[in-house]
Amino acid sequence: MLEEVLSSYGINTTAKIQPHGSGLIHNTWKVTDQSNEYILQRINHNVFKQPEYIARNIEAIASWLEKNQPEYFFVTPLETENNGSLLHITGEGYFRLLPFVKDSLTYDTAQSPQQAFEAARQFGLFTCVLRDFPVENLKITLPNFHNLNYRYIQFENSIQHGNPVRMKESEKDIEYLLSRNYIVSTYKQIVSSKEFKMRVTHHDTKISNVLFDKHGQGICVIDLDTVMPGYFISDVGDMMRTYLSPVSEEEKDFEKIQIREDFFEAIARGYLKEMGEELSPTETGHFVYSGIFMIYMQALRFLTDHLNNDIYYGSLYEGHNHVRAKNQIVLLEKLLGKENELTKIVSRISPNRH
Ligand code: GN1
Ligand code: MG
Repeated sequence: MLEEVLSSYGINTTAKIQPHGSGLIHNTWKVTDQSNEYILQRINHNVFKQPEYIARNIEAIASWLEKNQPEYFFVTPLETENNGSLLHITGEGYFRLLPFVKDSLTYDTAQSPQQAFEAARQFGLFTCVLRDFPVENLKITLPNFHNLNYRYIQFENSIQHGNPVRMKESEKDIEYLLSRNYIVSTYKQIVSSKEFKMRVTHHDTKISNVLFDKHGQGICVIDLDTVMPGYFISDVGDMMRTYLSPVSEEEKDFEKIQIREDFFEAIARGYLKEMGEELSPTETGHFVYSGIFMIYMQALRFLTDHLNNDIYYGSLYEGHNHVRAKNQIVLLEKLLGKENELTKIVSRISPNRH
């Protein structure tokens, strides 16, 4: 099946195909033929109901960059041989093929503050070079993706109609998330505030979405499916969610969850290096809130999925999404415990003090 997909790009059926990466949503393979390396992906059509929107956004951004920021390094999918499309559509799904950036490296976890700095700088740079791109032209590839109000309502529905056994077992976590709903109120204020700008936002800033060179310098960001209009809190928040702790959302030993202040400072320095002048003082004043927002939303999403019998994220063992939700709750509590210290770090380094 994959061989047929590759042949539509003119790639020999003898190419080596290996599973690649650790994303939860798409299937990804690395393809190696005699002379080149590629990344092949099958887009999860249940999640992205209109995969052609992803291709349209990437095309729009690529052509804008070519005109306005030609020196910015941007990886675009390859075109199919017969109709020059960025997507290959078969009965088996929607596929795309990307060139594998030569000598690039990716990491599954942030291993040093320097790495976190580089990644944050790359995500900041991405939004910054696109600051004059007409953001309203982007298609919404995933409606309500980081709409916390919507995620909260989905959570409320799951505690009305979800699996009753799981609901009983998760009582404590449900109560906890309900008790923190002031995080949703702050989000609603953000949405209605003129001080928060809609920008070209990546929406999936985990470190594995940054390519590094062998000297540890960031090369570019990848995985542009969720590039949509959004607020900076999504990108900064997901970096905090995924770089601050030495262990990921998969960790079952919650004692290992920690907030590493040096990694926080690195994220703030890296992101603000590019975006410091772009953010309004009110936005900068919500830098730490970003992490609270994203971790809370992820906890809601995991627990909602657990109560809905794992229909979205799937699960590899009984209670998997419950463990992930509890992990994120612990991370949130630890972050809330350090809110003041982290806020001081931002004021110390921000060019536009609150
Ligand atoms: C999903 O597939 P992946 O790992 O890139 C999810 C993110 C979550 C993440 C949690 C489209 O991303 O929002 O933060 O899992 N992406 C989508 O691991 O739902
Ligand atoms: Mg992704």
